Amino acid sequence: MLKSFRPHIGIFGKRNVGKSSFINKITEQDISIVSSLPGTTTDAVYKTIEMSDLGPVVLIDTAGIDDLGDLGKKRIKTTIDVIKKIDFAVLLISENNFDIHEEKLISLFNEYKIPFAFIYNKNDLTKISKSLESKLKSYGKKILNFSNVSAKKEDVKNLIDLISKNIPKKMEEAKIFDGLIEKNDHVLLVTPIDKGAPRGRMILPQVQAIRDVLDHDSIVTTLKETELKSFFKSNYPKPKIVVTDSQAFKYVNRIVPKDIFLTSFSILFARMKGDFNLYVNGTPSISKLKENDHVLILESCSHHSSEDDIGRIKIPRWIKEFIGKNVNFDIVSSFNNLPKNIKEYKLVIQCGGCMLTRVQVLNRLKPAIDNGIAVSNYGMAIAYLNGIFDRAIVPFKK
Ligand SMILES: Nc1nc2c(ncn2[C@@H]2O[C@H](COP(=O)(O)OP(=O)(O)OP(=O)(O)O)[C@@H](O)[C@H]2O)c(=O)[nH]1
Ligand SMILES: [Mg+2]
Repeated sequence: MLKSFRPHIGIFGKRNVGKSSFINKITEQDISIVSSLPGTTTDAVYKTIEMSDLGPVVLIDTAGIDDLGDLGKKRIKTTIDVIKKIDFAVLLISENNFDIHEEKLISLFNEYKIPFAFIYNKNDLTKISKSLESKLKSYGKKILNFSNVSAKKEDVKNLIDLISKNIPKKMEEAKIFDGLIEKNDHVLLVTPIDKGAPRGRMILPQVQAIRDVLDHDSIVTTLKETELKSFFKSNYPKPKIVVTDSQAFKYVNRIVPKDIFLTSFSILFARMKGDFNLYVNGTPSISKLKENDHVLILESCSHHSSEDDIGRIKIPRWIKEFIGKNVNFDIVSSFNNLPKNIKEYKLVIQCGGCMLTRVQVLNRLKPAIDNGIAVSNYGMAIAYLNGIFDRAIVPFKK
């Protein structure tokens, strides 16, 4: 299973509260270095483990939120960046030590809408005070007393259950074709095999789409765009919907009869990765771009760009051609910092986000959304630039 489909759980707290010991305890492995010296963990440590009901999850150990000095500041920033990537947070507290540092974490969890639980650790040393207990209760979250030293198997199990129960079901578990097809419907997938295609296999969105059609007890046909004409000339059953690679949209659009739904893989996945309506509303802003406006392109994985790279080369070129003006593009990979203040951009275009969770995509777009900047994604933008945007979003308008 791809990492992006696994729930991500971040472990937070001050230095020395026992975050690393906690991870080692619940995974029963020596994953993170533990020591009595505050500031032992200096960078986020990611570890995938199998967790009862949840299956594989990614646990993230972080540096203490109260770290000091210039280096400490950098570590705190890394810790805060982790918040943008997680689905659930555990806030560890020990020795009744709760102050602005914990409050800061809580306000960040709330800002990014991350559900969380409190774990009062080192319970073997100091019990939680009445005043701290009532303070924590006021946040309306679960509180669990724990000790990495004296916890028995049973206690660890309870703790894992608590975490599992509180992790929201992931959007990725919503099915790709939900609401679009029913049992026995036919789906036609158009998958060009171009220079960028990997050797000897299909790419993940194609594989996932095929699997999902099967899960809907429907029937899937896959072909390259070069076989599309002969498909429609033959007496194959009429597809309910055709899904094409965005890059072949223009061509496929001409061939697929108008009474058949046509959309793209990217648009299909945009529904699960990000806010679909936001993209629908933001995409037509392409037409409103003025001479020398700035557009931000957000990629999800750092890769070497080829001469026909979709995000770096093609989309910028197509936009310039489409509006007949010069537009400046900044292309940013992963969670790298932006070269400009977000307010300087007129439009942000996010990639399909196949390597990201839905929460990660939303958090990445948050600064743009908060500042009222138009947001689109690759598939939507390409559909728009090819003049088939309206057709490609019809299947989703119910
Ligand atoms: N008594 C007791 N000691 C604990 C417990 N959990 C951790 N410790 C001890 O506390 C110290 C710090 O533990 P770590 O797990 O390294 O703490 P951390 O939060 O990861 O610390 P940093 O990486 O420095 O931020 C170590 O000496 C641990 O052995 C606990 O539940 N009870
Ligand atoms: Mg640590």
